Amino acid sequence: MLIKRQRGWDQPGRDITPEAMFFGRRAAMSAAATAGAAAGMGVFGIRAAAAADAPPPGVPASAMRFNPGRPLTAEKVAETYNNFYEFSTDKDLWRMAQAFPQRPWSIAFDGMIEKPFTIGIDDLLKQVQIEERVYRHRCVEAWAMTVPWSGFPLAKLVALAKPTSDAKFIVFTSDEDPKVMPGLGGFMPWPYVEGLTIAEASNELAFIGTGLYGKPMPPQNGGPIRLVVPWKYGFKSGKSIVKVSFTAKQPKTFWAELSPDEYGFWANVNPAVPHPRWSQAQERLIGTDQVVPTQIYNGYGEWVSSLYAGMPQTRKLFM
Ligand SMILES: Nc1nc2c(c(=O)[nH]1)N[C@H]1C(S)=C(S)[C@@H](COP(=O)(O)O)O[C@H]1N2
Ligand SMILES: [Mo]
Repeated sequence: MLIKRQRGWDQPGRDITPEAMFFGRRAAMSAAATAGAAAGMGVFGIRAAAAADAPPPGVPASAMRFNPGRPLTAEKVAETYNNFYEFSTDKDLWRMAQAFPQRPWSIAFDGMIEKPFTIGIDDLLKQVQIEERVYRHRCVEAWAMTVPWSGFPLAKLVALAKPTSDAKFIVFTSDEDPKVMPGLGGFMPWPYVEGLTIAEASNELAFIGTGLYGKPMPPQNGGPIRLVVPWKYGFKSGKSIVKVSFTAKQPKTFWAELSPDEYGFWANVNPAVPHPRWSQAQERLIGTDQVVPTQIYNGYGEWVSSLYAGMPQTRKLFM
C-alpha cells in the first residue's frame, strides 16, 4: 500500500541523501519495512518508502517537519491560480499583479504595543532568520495546494512588536493601491483586514511568508509579506501586509463584514461543518483532478487543537 502511494517528489533515480533517510518518518519507514517483508522485498521496501518521504528537490528536509503528506503543487499552478480580490475576483489575476511594486515597502506597527513604529521590509528581514516550511493550504472554496513557503514564525513578529499585556488580538491590514489594483472600490469593505488571537499568533505553525518555492513571494501570492495560517481557511491569511495592530477587542474582519453567515472570525478548517452553499468534506488539489478528504484543522490538530480546548465547539469555530 505504501509502495503504491504517489508522491510528486518521488523521482526515480534521485539520490537518497542521509538527511532524507533520517528525516524522522520512522513510522512510515517501519510500516514499509513490514509491507516489504510481507511481499518478500526486504530492504527494497525500506528504500522505496525513504524516497517517497524525501523532500522535493531544492526543499530542505527541515521544511517537511509538519508532515505535508501530499505532493507539492506545481509551482506554476500555485503562482497562476490565486485569490487576491484587490486585483480581481478571477483566479488568473497574476498578470495584473506583476505591476504591483514590492519596494519600497514598509509595515506600520500600532495599537497596544510598547511603542508604535514603522519598519522597512528589508530592515525587518535582517532581524529574523528565514526558514522554509511545506504546508497544506486550504481555501474555503474547497480547493487546496501544498507549497514550500519561506519566512519566519509569526511569534517572532509578535515579539518584535512588544504588545502590552492587555492586547488580545493581532490585526493585519493589506495594502490598498488603486494605481495597480482595479478590484478596489465597489461594495467591499476595503482594506482587507484579518486577525488572530495573540494565542493563535504565538502558535508555532503561524507563519509570516516572505517567499515561495525558494524565491521572494510573488506579488500575486501576497508579496512581499503575507500571513500563512495553515489550519484555517485561506482567507484568514492576509496578503501584502502594510499594518499590524494589537487590540483588546476582536477586530471586524473583511470577510466577516461582507458575509457573516458564511465567513466567520475563527474559520478553522472542519470537514463536518459545511459552508452554507457547499460541503467542506472534500477538497480539490489544484493542478490535478484529485479530490481528497478534508481533515479537521486541515490536518494540523496535533499542533493547534489545544488553542480551542476551553471554547464551545460550535459551528462558529469552523466557519
Ligand atoms: N489582501 C488579500 N489577502 C488575501 C485574499 C485577498 O483577496 N486579498 N484572499 C485570501 C484567500 S480567499 C486565499 S485562499 C488566499 C490565497 O492565497 P494564494 O493565492 O497565495 O493561494 O489568500 C487570502 N488572502
Ligand atoms: Mo480562499
